[in-house]
Amino acid sequence: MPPLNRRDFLSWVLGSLTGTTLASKSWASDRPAFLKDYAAENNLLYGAATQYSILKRDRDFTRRFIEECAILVPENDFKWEKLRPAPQSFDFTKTDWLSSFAQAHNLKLRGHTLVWYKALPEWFTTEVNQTNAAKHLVNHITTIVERYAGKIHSWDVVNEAVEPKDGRNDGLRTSPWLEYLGEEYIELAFKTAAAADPQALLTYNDFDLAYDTPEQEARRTATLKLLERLKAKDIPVQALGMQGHLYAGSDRFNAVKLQRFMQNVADLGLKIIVSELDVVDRTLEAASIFRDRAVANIYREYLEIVLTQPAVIAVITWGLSDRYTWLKKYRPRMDEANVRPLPLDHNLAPKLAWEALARALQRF
Ligand code: 9MR
Repeated sequence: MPPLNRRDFLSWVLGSLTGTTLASKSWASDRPAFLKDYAAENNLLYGAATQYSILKRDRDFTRRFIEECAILVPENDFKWEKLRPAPQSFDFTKTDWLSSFAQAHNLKLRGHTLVWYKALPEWFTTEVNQTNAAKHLVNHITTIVERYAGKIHSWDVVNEAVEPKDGRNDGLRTSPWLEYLGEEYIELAFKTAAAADPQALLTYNDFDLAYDTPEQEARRTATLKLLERLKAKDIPVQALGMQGHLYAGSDRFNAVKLQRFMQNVADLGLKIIVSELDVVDRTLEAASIFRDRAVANIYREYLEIVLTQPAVIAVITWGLSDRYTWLKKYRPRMDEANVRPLPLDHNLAPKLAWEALARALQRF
């Protein structure tokens, strides 16, 4: 079916199911067909995370991915445990394929992630220590970032380095990197990445920055302080990745606090990427129409707040279709129904969350 007909059909279905004008025909009929096009109208990038193993075997998904997305984030393939079979070796088979795939389909590529406390290979604990940690860090970053230099839109250089609950004054997460190298591991990582690829946008990426809870307020404060310290030392951090793993429940957004945080980040001269957006539907009642509406509302509420900030350059969902989502395994529903956290359903058709994204990406 050509895109316009599909959209009109979708609008009709959604309108009749929800009794709302969310996707009224007049809004939809002369609009673009895909999320990347809505985003582009407003100088934004829309994209999603996915994996080599999915793109290699699922042609229908791949076709929809290329239609909807302007940027691809390998969800796991760039992680240490995937790239580093042994202390002295790299296996670039999958990331090379992904890089060519992105180029062939005019997708920007986002690298995730160079330094994280998780997804480390088994050999890491026996091999890496205080004496050689800096050498390993520099070798890892230089080898990978040089290999893909010029082909990467942005690198998540450091991921999830903040954890106020760990109780340190600086709000940093206790991790092997911090233990061996102190806070300098973050500086070293950004400097090394900048030297290896001066073109990629170098990003600090973290989660739980969205809600109006004391824990997330503490994380916003600690993240901002970290970024301020890095900028004060001229460390080449250029963007903040706000992951955006949202959830249905009693926690709420506070537009004033969230916008103030983002403005403080922007005032440091940083861009902002909504880097891992999805909505956990675990606590919602079973019927998918209610779930889809609640999930779409959370997308809408969140994006209405964050997309008022001009420093935002991209919105990336952590997966595109409910067919493939980490939440299936990590946040399954008690009733064992399929989770529905993403813009497309299991059959690759747009859901209300897609509509919410389409509207929001135009910055209204
Ligand atoms: O979605 C990813 C899942 O498939 C992996 O098993 C897991 C561990 O590597 O990482 C998940 O992605 C995480 C991302 O890398 C960093 N932010 C949180 C994401 C969800 O846990």
